[in-house]
Amino acid sequence: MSAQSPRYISNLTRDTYALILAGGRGSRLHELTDWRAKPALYFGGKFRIIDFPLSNCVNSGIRRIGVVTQYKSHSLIRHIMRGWGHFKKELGESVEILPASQRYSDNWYQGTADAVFQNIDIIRHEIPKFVMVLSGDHVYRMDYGHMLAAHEQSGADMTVSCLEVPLAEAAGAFGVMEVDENNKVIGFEEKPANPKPLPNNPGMCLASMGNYVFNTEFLFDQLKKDAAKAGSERDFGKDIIPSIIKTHEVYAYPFRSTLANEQAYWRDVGTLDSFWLANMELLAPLPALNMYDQRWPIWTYQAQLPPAKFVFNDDGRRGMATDSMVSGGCIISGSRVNHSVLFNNVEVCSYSDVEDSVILPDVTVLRHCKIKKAILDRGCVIPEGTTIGYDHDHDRARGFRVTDKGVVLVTREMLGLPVGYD
Ligand code: ADQ
Ligand code: ADP
Repeated sequence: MSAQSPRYISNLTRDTYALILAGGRGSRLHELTDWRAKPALYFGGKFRIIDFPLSNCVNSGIRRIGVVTQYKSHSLIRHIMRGWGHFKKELGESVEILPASQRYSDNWYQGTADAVFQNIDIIRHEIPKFVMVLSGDHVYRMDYGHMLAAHEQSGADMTVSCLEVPLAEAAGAFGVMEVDENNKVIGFEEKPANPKPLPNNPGMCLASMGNYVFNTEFLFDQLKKDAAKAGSERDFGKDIIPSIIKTHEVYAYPFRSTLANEQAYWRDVGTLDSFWLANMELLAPLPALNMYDQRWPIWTYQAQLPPAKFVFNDDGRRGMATDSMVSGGCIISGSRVNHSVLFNNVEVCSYSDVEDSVILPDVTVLRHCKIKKAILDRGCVIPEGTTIGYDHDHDRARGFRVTDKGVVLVTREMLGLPVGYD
């Protein structure tokens, strides 16, 4: 079908199976990912990180999706089953959860390539023309259809989405590539200490976003070859990409916004500071990620909850939230919340003051608390009269985690509350 046909992109997305990799360890988020995988982490008032790549798939027209899980997957699996379980196989839609199940070997998933290799038969069953391998770790808005079209039109075997990133930020963190004038990848290094600068922009380099399009049979051939190779770490960035750029057609796809008047948005919320900041950024009047834009809705599990409520207490003190996002089931009573993100079912009791904070679901802040620049994990009960974020030595002395940038993380365990939730 020609690129001019109105159904060109929808035919490509229909012929695609997306595999979201959601099994890695997210160690730089410390206690926030002690019990949940990074893709299950809460973000933006009512979502989880995995909702963003999943919504990107649905909004792009890709309706056959596998989510590969491994470490600490309980919270993630529960969320996907509750929130994404309504797809109808009869309509050609499916979201499958693919935990490591040792069908091919005695091993769990080793690298990212092995996580795909161990699911080859499941993907083959779908007979897609293209396989998209997507990272489940990032918050971003991306139309995969445009990447598929670029892939098809270039005649590539594999296409890697990329962004321009400052050298210092990319060093040791991203796969960095070199491309020719047609965006063909001619060099690739996985997490180099000294990334190669862009010829026309020496402070920046071209970083891989960890999102790939493959022609299906090409992918399977490469995975099988890699599996037979001694010493391979079975990873796309470390093994597969460097081994094919000289012999095959690998192209870079420069990530961009495809929505008029919306900027390109991609965040790696891999540290407590970046997690806190990315949530705070959403409070701007016109944030880079506008979740209220109905052209690109973010889907998630919708808990059955009453509306947020703001009430006077017995003394006639007003309960209010300004410059904030407040989710369903919250009650702000006789207290003040400013510039904060409150997830479902948060209760802030009288005479308390919450500022610049991210409060995950089911948290109760009892009376007379003062909280600033904090992340409160799910299910925390903050005892009456607690002050958090005003004296960092005192915060550390109580076992809270204080980051270099002064964000304070408090979890149930740090408060001595019983293990687990409910
Ligand atoms: P990293 O993000 O460091 O680099 P990695 O830790 O391999 O790569 O994670 C990629 C994705 O796969 C994540 O979503 C993670 O959850 C998942 N994952 C990791 N190991 C897994 C396993 N064993 N089983 C299932 N899922 C697993 C990659 C690329 C870089 C690129 C960055 C962009 O290798 O080249 O620059 O992504 O963030
Ligand atoms: P989420 O908010 O991510 O859905 P939960 O707070 O419900 O997660 O916890 C996810 C899983 O981890 C649950 O099975 C829960 O019981 C378990 N869990 C959470 N915290 C702890 C802990 N401190 N020790 C042991 N298990 C825990």
